[in-house]
Amino acid sequence: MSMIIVSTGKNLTRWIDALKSADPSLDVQLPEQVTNKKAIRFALSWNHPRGIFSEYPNLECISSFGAGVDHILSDPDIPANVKVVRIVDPLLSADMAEFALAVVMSNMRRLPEFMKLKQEKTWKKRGYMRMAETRVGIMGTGVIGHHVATELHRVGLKVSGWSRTAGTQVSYTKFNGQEQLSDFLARLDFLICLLPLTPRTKGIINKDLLAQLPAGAFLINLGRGAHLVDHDLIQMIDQKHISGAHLDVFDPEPLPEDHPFWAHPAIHITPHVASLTDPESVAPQVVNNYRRLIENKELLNTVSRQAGY
Ligand code: NDP
Ligand code: OXD
Repeated sequence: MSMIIVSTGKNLTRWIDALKSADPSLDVQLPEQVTNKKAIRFALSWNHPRGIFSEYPNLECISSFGAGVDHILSDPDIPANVKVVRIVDPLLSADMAEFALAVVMSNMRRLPEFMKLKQEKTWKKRGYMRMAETRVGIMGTGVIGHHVATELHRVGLKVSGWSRTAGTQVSYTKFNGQEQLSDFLARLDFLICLLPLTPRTKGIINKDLLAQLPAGAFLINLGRGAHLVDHDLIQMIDQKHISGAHLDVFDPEPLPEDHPFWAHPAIHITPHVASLTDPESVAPQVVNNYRRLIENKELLNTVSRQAGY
């Protein structure tokens, strides 16, 4: 039995080295190296070429390279019996919390505005927000969102979270389900999206949702580009209801050169770097799932193909 590693746009050398160092006996192959497709039961994948997995008749499990699985589940040709697993890694959550805090604080203290004023050689004092009075809301309090919410609350921000179901007790204020979405939104200065992309969450950040935020609120999208309706955001910023946005994820990626986000003065962009999966940190869990499959044990971090996360 062998593992294939498939990705469009990722340099796989570091990944292959990390997997081999987690288990030197592992047979990892690129799709073009596979001579016997029947021997492949496990795939590690990121943005695979559509349809490729239907070529492997004995495939049983596809593992994402990251936390999100939308890039796998959006392929209608993946056989229904194939299990999909994802990465759950404390480093991924910790890096995300640092990034979210950096973006919130830089905008509380108006750093992007001061950088622009410096370019214009303009000396102009502006007021700022303090942590104890700054309200931050996190949509999607799963593994990563919950960690981000807990950390931002710990450093002194006023944090709320929103997710589909009521979970266990948390240190921040929690809202659940569609019926509590408006109450959650109505009390925020910063909205952070950390939802997975599913049929239910696609386009969730639209004009109706943004209109429910208080005037002057700021959007931070760290989930997926397709959560956001791009022209609705531009319209709500231009109407001065939303003060600006920091976007780390886009649909499509890379963001096309002619996209209006690039030139918009109130929209800040990072190229999907809020939290990067670290191959050395996660290779042992990928190998562990591969071994579990061989040994007929229950896989870890399985997603519901029906729910989409
Ligand atoms: P999880 O699956 O652990 O958490 C998902 C959360 O979203 C859960 O709280 C879930 O609610 C909630 N949710 C799902 N559907 C809905 C819905 N319809 N309405 C309300 N809440 C919903 O995911 P992770 O925390 O591990 O990751 C989240 C996402 O972050 C990834 O899918 C990926 O898109 C993104 N990401 C981005 C990165 C970047 O660098 N920008 C890096 C890593 C991840 P409930 O708990 O009630 O089930
Ligand atoms: C992920 C990501 O899903 O990098 O892990 O976006």
